[in-house]
This record gives sequence, structure tokens and C-alpha cells, in this order.
Amino acid sequence: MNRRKFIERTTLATITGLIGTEIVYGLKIPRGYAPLALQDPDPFKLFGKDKEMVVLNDKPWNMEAQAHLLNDKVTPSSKMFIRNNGLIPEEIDTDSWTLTINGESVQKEKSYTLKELKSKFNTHTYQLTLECGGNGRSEFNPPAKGNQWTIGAVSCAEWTGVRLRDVLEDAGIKDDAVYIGYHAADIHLSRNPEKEPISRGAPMAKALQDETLIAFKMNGQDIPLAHGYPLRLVAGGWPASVSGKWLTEISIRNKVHDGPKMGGTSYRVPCETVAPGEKVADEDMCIIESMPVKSLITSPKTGAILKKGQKLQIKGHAWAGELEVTKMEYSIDFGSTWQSCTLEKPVNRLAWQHFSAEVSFPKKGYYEIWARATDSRGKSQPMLLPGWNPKGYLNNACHRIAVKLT
Ligand SMILES: Nc1nc2c(c(=O)[nH]1)N[C@H]1C(S)=C(S)[C@@H](COP(=O)(O)O)O[C@H]1N2
Ligand SMILES: [Mo]
Repeated sequence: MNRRKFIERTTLATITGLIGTEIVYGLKIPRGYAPLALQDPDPFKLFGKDKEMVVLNDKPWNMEAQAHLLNDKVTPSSKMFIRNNGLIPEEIDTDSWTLTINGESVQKEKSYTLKELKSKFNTHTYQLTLECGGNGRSEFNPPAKGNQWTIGAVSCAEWTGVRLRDVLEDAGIKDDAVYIGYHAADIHLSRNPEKEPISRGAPMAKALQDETLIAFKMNGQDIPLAHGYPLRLVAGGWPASVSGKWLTEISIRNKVHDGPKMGGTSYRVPCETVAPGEKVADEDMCIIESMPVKSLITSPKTGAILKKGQKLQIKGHAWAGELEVTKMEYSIDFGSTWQSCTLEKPVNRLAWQHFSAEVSFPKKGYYEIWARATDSRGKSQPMLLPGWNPKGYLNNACHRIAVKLT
């Protein structure tokens, strides 16, 4: 992409707007961030986010959506949560940007420019659900450290790119390959260039799936800066931490990838369930793979007030990691009885599915609408918190909204 255009679109307009003067910084983005940081940047403008998005942290930037913001079938960038572990890369030169395939189990280390990636391999487009492993963390007790996500750390955008499989096969995969691990251009909070904020990965089976992409477009446009411009790994249905932004390297490993945030309590849960607050030894923790079944009521917004006798259209999405959602139900009596929703098929594997229902209420009063999805293996969402774990991952409890009939 044309750099000039990129700068204009993402930051220059904001900087100019904030300090009332034009900044000249030629080929480099970095100076752009320094004045922004000093000028108390407006993250909504900086990242083009809807003003109802909620900021959880500014160093690094973390922002989540609210349920009603996620009503679109395809999540637009303005309503997509941001989860950064470090600082957004300051120098992005798309002409010199390369992706290197390396590691113990690559046949021949190989690098590709963006141009080469785009021209050498077939392009594919999929809508892919990305949910942070820590979505729902705020409800766990004892509480878990980290961003206190409520329900808004999930998105389902349309990603376009080349298959990771095609690129790995072009470089050559040795027989002893076990895992892939990504490396990226973002900066550790300490600004120590030796340190990576995050470097995660997935087993070969996930890496080789049709839908696992090295993406360069989101919703038909260049990937927004906050979401990984100019190149991103996208592995739908798994903790979104596997989907490395600002991608520069993929290592084909002969062992489970051991980058930062692969060990300890990071994106890992006790292999066997534990009591809330229990200490868990490192060797008893297992890496999270496919995300559990979950759903969100995205319309109406919680707190709707209706007239007695009025019917209510509810809408939302449901997803189940690697699986499909096969049943969707709602309850207006705190889970005592359940009615079925209309449930659509996913547009492709690993995309969320839309549901809707027309809800009638027997008399006036306060109601909660609860939503419950069931996956193709018969597992449903729990009505209360699922098993406690040290970092508060995988909370897939039923979403509920309040409605009052007057
Ligand atoms: N390079 C890099 N990739 C990353 C991260 C990061 O901090 N750096 N965060 C990960 C985590 S934990 C999540 S949940 C998703 C968030 O993606 P989003 O910000 O585009 O919504 O990106 C993942 N990829
Ligand atoms: Mo995450």
C-alpha cells in the first residue's frame, strides 16, 4: 500500500487534529506516536473506534466492545476489540516488510516480501471468529490478574490472505514438525529490543487447516494498524492470541513452541479441574486449544423497556471454536424453561452463526433473557461460571440481558 495514504488514514489526520499543525516525518511512523503519547491521544480517533467501545488499558492498548455493538454479521473495525501485549510497531515499511519461514523443522529457511506472498500463492477469504482466551475474565472469583474483559473481546471479521499451509509447504516441512510459532514486530513494554511481548503458535494440524491464513486484508481493506497491519496470522476458533499481528516470522518447530506466553499460566488452564484459588503446578497446566461454545445477544441492548403485550425480536451470534453450534435456546425465567431460536449455518467453518427469536412475555414486570448455545458434540454453555483457573480463561457462561415490560 501507498505509505502516504497509510499515514494519512491512520495517524496523520489525528495528529494534525490534536496539535493543530502538520507533522513531517517522511518514511517513519514512529515520531507520530511520540507526539500522540504526549498529547494524551484519543484512542477512539487514533484507532477509528466507536465511541461506545470501552478502554481497559492504555499501555498497552486494550479496548472491548459491548454486546449491542457486536450486532453486525461481519464485525467492522470500529467495533472490534483491541488486545495488545506490547506497543504497536513504530516503523512499518511495506516495501521492505518480509515474512520469514524458519525453525528446526523447515527444509529451507525462506523469506517472502508482501508482494511475493500476494502473487505467488492463491488468495482465500473466510469470516473467522477471534475471541480472546480471557474474554469474561472479570467474573472469576478469586479474581484473576489481567485485563478485566466482560463480554466484548470477540469479533468475526472477514479475513483475506494466503493459506499458511501453502507457504509452509513452499518452504518445506520436515517430518519431525510438531508446532508453529509466530514472531512479530510489536515492541516489548520495557522497550528492550531483545524481548518479545508475545510469541505463540499452534500444533501443525491447526497450522495446516484450510482456514488458517496469513492475512493482508480485513473486511476487504488493508488490515487496520491496531489489528496487525500489514500482515497477520489468523487462526479462527482458537484463543485469538494464536493469531499473531504484525507478523514477521513463522518458525516450524520440532517441539511445542516455547515463545513468551506459551508457558506458566499464560493461555493455559489446569489439565484437571481445581477448586477456586487452588495453586496449580506448571506441569499440571495445559495449553488452551479450541475455544468453548458461547453466544451473545446483540439486540436489543440490555435495559430495553417494552409495553405490556409487545413482542421482542432478539438477535445474536453463537460460536463453538472448531465445532459448529447446532442448537440455540433462550429463557425468560432464569433458566427454568428454554425455547428454541432460529439458528443460521455459518458462512464458512470457524465463522460465528446468527440466531434470532421472537420473544413473548406472559405479563408485565422485570425479565432477563438468557441465551444458551449447544455445540455439535452436545456441550452447552453453563448458566454460571465454568471451572476456575488461575488466569481467568474460557468463561463461556450464558449471556443475559435485562428487559422491562411496563
Ligand atoms: N504481535 C501480536 N499479536 C497478537 C497480540 C499481541 O499483543 N501482539 N495479542 C494477541 C491477543 S492476546 C489477542 S486476544 C488478539 C487480539 O486481536 P485484535 O486486537 O485484532 O482484536 O491478538 C493476538 N495477537
Ligand atoms: Mo487474548
